[in-house]
Amino acid sequence: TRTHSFAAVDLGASSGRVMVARVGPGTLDLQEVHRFANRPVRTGGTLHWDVLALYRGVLDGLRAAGAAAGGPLAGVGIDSWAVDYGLLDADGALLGNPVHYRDTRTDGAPEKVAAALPPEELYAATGIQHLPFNTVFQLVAAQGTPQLAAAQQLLLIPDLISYWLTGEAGTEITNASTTQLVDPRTRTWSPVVAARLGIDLGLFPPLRSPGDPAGPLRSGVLAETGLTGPVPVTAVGSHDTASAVVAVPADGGGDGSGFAYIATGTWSLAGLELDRPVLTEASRAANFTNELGVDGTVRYLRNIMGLWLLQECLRTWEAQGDPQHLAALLDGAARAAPLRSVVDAGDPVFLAPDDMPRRIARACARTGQPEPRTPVETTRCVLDSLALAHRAAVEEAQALSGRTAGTVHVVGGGAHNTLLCRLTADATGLPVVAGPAEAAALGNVLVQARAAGVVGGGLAGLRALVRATQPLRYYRPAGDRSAWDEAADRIGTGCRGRRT
Ligand code: ADP
Ligand code: LRH
Repeated sequence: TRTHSFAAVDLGASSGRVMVARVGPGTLDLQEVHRFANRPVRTGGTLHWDVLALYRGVLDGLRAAGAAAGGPLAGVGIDSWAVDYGLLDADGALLGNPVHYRDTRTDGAPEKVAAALPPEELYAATGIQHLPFNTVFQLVAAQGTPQLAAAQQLLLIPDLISYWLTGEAGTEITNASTTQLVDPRTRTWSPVVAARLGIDLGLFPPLRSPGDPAGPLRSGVLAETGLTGPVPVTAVGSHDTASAVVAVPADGGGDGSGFAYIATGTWSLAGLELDRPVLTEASRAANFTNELGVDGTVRYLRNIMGLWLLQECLRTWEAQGDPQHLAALLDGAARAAPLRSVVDAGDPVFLAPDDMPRRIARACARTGQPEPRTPVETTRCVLDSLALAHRAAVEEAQALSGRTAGTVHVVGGGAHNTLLCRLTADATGLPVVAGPAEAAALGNVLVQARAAGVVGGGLAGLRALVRATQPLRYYRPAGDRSAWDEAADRIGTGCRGRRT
């Protein structure tokens, strides 16, 4: 046959999934074979990822992938959320559950880091936006703990899963860039940052790039999943956002011209693809990041709170005995009064898990706007606020990089949200192309398939294959853009991520 079956393991903050894609020249056919909830667990006041439950989901998914492929699996790739890690002892055993980036242990760490390395210097060296949970802050917060003292190795989440599957350890570069310890010009560790902060770079196994081999599945894993070996694991853009950007169905090259993207799931990551980082002071002040992408690209973007705002509202209503259905809420929100109240979707006040509807209402009251009173009104407020933050990020990314975008691509789970896509088109004044929703999984398998020689080409070629094979939806901007200007004025910030 001309097609080969690749499995993508894609672990998101809200769910993990294993997908199988049949890939060949002109063919890209993705099938979800297993999806499982990702439910963090709090013990002793610390919020953890249940990483063994996730790993079990991966094994169950690989078994299902083997069955769905109906023949040998040509490869496996793993991507997941950024910044978090597990520590291993000298025998390679996991030292404790990885801590969730929404945990409060990093409170105070940015101040401690700033005392040793001013934010201006940290940004000039790494180009990474200030997010209080960046690995660098987590490591500084962990300094002096017995666990870190016992650690021989640090593995970022997708590298940890890969290690369990293969027995081989590496640090994939796109995700490594989110640690805020990498220099985006050299695409390797910044010795200066590590030395100034007392961080031991020897904890990290050697860097590897998307497309590099990551070792075959161990025999025990083959036995447990019923797969027939050998099955190679390939390093992909292991940061989920890096993989998602590979699968943006843009028409054109990887040179950054022409399109903006918004990867919308738990987070909205909104920006441009560039061929070199923007490390200016203006870029730092606007809290734009220069994460490393596949094929030498830079993901120049800003983190926006994303659909987390809605997920956390749904969780709160459910806990309060008032469960809501997403589809009904979105239906109601589409008919609700537009732009009645908006919040700054970059405000860290929304970061931790807690009563989200109340935090949103308070933010509205603080800025002299009506408080949303019903779940539908709250939903409308969230979606208007996200669209406003999307607009600010898309516009500022262009201004700061000197590039222009004529189209906005919305990928990730939020591409299913037709109201969010429509509002994003209206707010940005640009046409929106929505889909694919499973962009991270597609980018994951495309990088594997290219490494295996099944498909060829650069990013433009991979994107052309996505465009030709995946269903997309188109939204033309409508309405009066001055209404969005007026709403932005009410919250004053232009929806910047940075508030310090
Ligand atoms: P992550 O990878 O961060 O876990 P996803 O990219 O899977 O997140 O996006 C999950 C979000 O996508 C959900 O919280 C929900 O808001 C949105 N979503 C998914 N499916 C739909 C749908 N059918 N209609 C509207 N929104 C959806
Ligand atoms: C999205 C994501 C994002 C990071 C966040 C921690 O899943 O990887 O790019 O900033 O999680």
